[in-house]
Amino acid sequence: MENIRGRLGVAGVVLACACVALTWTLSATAARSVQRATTINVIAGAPTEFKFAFRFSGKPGAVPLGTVMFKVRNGGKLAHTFKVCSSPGNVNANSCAGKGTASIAPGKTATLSVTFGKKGTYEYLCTVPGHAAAGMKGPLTAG
Ligand SMILES: [Cu+2]
Repeated sequence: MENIRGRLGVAGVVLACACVALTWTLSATAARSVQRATTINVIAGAPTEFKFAFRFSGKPGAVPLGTVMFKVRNGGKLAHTFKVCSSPGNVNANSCAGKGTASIAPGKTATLSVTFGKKGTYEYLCTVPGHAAAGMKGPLTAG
Protein backbone atom coordinates (compact mmCIF):
# COMPACT_ATOMS: atom_id res chain seq x y z
CA MET A 1 0.00 0.00 0.00
CA GLU A 2 2.80 2.36 0.93
CA ASN A 3 4.45 1.53 -2.31
CA ILE A 4 1.34 2.41 -4.40
CA ARG A 5 0.92 5.75 -2.63
CA GLY A 6 4.55 6.50 -3.29
CA ARG A 7 4.16 5.75 -6.98
CA LEU A 8 1.02 7.89 -7.24
CA GLY A 9 2.92 10.74 -5.63
CA VAL A 10 5.68 10.48 -8.21
CA ALA A 11 3.13 10.31 -11.03
CA GLY A 12 1.45 13.44 -9.67
CA VAL A 13 4.72 15.35 -9.65
CA VAL A 14 5.56 14.21 -13.19
CA LEU A 15 2.08 15.26 -14.41
CA ALA A 16 2.37 18.67 -12.74
CA CYS A 17 5.74 19.23 -14.38
CA ALA A 18 4.32 18.25 -17.79
CA CYS A 19 1.47 20.76 -17.35
CA VAL A 20 3.86 23.57 -16.45
CA ALA A 21 6.04 22.74 -19.46
CA LEU A 22 2.99 22.67 -21.77
CA THR A 23 1.69 26.00 -20.46
CA TRP A 24 5.11 27.56 -20.94
CA THR A 25 5.30 26.21 -24.51
CA LEU A 26 1.83 27.57 -25.39
CA SER A 27 2.55 31.06 -24.05
CA ALA A 28 5.91 31.13 -25.83
CA THR A 29 4.17 30.21 -29.11
CA ALA A 30 1.55 32.94 -28.59
CA ALA A 31 4.23 35.55 -27.92
CA ARG A 32 6.09 34.50 -31.06
CA SER A 33 2.99 34.84 -33.27
CA VAL A 34 2.33 38.34 -31.89
CA GLN A 35 5.89 39.36 -32.74
CA ARG A 36 5.47 38.02 -36.28
CA ALA A 37 2.81 40.65 -37.19
CA THR A 38 4.29 43.20 -39.56
CA THR A 39 4.48 46.78 -38.33
CA ILE A 40 4.41 49.61 -40.84
CA ASN A 41 5.15 53.15 -39.74
CA VAL A 42 2.96 55.80 -41.32
CA ILE A 43 3.20 59.57 -41.07
CA ALA A 44 -0.02 61.46 -41.73
CA GLY A 45 0.41 64.98 -43.05
CA ALA A 46 3.74 64.21 -44.75
CA PRO A 47 5.45 65.11 -47.01
CA THR A 48 2.60 67.62 -47.43
CA GLU A 49 -0.50 68.11 -45.24
CA PHE A 50 -2.86 65.97 -47.35
CA LYS A 51 -0.54 62.99 -47.89
CA PHE A 52 0.62 59.91 -46.01
CA ALA A 53 4.24 58.80 -45.93
CA PHE A 54 4.95 55.09 -45.33
CA ARG A 55 8.03 53.24 -44.26
CA PHE A 56 7.76 49.86 -45.95
CA SER A 57 10.36 47.24 -45.21
CA GLY A 58 9.96 45.64 -48.65
CA LYS A 59 8.48 46.86 -51.91
CA PRO A 60 6.77 50.29 -51.59
CA GLY A 61 3.00 49.92 -51.29
CA ALA A 62 3.18 46.17 -50.63
CA VAL A 63 1.76 44.64 -47.47
CA PRO A 64 1.83 40.96 -46.53
CA LEU A 65 -1.30 38.83 -46.16
CA GLY A 66 -2.24 38.45 -42.51
CA THR A 67 -2.22 41.01 -39.75
CA VAL A 68 -0.44 44.31 -40.25
CA MET A 69 -0.01 46.85 -37.50
CA PHE A 70 0.02 50.40 -38.79
CA LYS A 71 1.67 52.83 -36.41
CA VAL A 72 0.37 56.22 -37.53
CA ARG A 73 1.95 59.45 -36.35
CA ASN A 74 0.39 62.75 -37.29
CA GLY A 75 3.22 64.87 -38.62
CA GLY A 76 0.87 67.52 -39.99
CA LYS A 77 -0.76 70.64 -38.59
CA LEU A 78 -4.37 69.39 -38.82
CA ALA A 79 -6.10 66.38 -37.20
CA HIS A 80 -6.13 63.30 -39.45
CA THR A 81 -7.29 59.68 -39.39
CA PHE A 82 -5.98 56.60 -41.14
CA LYS A 83 -8.43 54.07 -42.52
CA VAL A 84 -7.98 50.94 -44.63
CA CYS A 85 -10.95 49.91 -46.78
CA SER A 86 -12.12 46.35 -46.24
CA SER A 87 -12.84 45.39 -49.86
CA PRO A 88 -10.08 45.31 -52.45
CA GLY A 89 -10.75 46.87 -55.83
CA ASN A 90 -11.75 50.53 -55.94
CA VAL A 91 -8.71 52.49 -54.79
CA ASN A 92 -9.91 56.00 -55.60
CA ALA A 93 -12.94 56.48 -53.34
CA ASN A 94 -13.17 59.32 -50.84
CA SER A 95 -14.93 57.12 -48.26
CA CYS A 96 -15.38 53.41 -47.73
CA ALA A 97 -16.31 50.68 -45.27
CA GLY A 98 -13.27 49.54 -43.34
CA LYS A 99 -11.22 49.93 -40.23
CA GLY A 100 -9.71 53.22 -39.15
CA THR A 101 -8.20 55.15 -36.30
CA ALA A 102 -10.02 57.80 -34.31
CA SER A 103 -8.99 61.38 -34.98
CA ILE A 104 -5.25 61.81 -34.39
CA ALA A 105 -4.16 65.25 -33.17
CA PRO A 106 -0.97 66.79 -34.61
CA GLY A 107 2.07 65.17 -33.01
CA LYS A 108 0.08 62.22 -31.66
CA THR A 109 0.32 58.55 -32.64
CA ALA A 110 -2.35 55.85 -33.05
CA THR A 111 -2.10 52.20 -34.01
CA LEU A 112 -4.41 50.31 -36.33
CA SER A 113 -4.36 46.55 -36.75
CA VAL A 114 -5.68 45.34 -40.10
CA THR A 115 -5.92 41.74 -41.29
CA PHE A 116 -5.54 41.31 -45.03
CA GLY A 117 -7.35 38.05 -45.73
CA LYS A 118 -7.07 37.94 -49.50
CA LYS A 119 -4.77 39.22 -52.20
CA GLY A 120 -5.72 42.49 -53.81
CA THR A 121 -5.26 46.24 -53.79
CA TYR A 122 -6.85 47.99 -50.82
CA GLU A 123 -7.36 51.71 -50.48
CA TYR A 124 -6.25 53.72 -47.47
CA LEU A 125 -7.58 57.18 -46.76
CA CYS A 126 -8.13 59.92 -44.22
CA THR A 127 -11.79 60.23 -43.16
CA VAL A 128 -11.72 63.91 -42.20
CA PRO A 129 -14.17 65.57 -44.64
CA GLY A 130 -12.39 66.82 -47.75
CA HIS A 131 -9.01 65.27 -46.95
CA ALA A 132 -9.26 62.14 -49.13
CA ALA A 133 -10.59 64.29 -52.00
CA ALA A 134 -7.59 66.59 -51.49
CA GLY A 135 -5.23 63.64 -51.98
CA MET A 136 -5.09 61.84 -48.64
CA LYS A 137 -5.61 58.37 -50.11
CA GLY A 138 -3.79 55.68 -52.02
CA PRO A 139 -3.34 51.97 -52.67
CA LEU A 140 -1.85 49.14 -50.63
CA THR A 141 -1.23 45.85 -52.40
CA ALA A 142 -1.66 42.78 -50.23
CA GLY A 143 -0.20 39.36 -51.02
CU1 LIG B 1 -6.64 64.12 -43.01
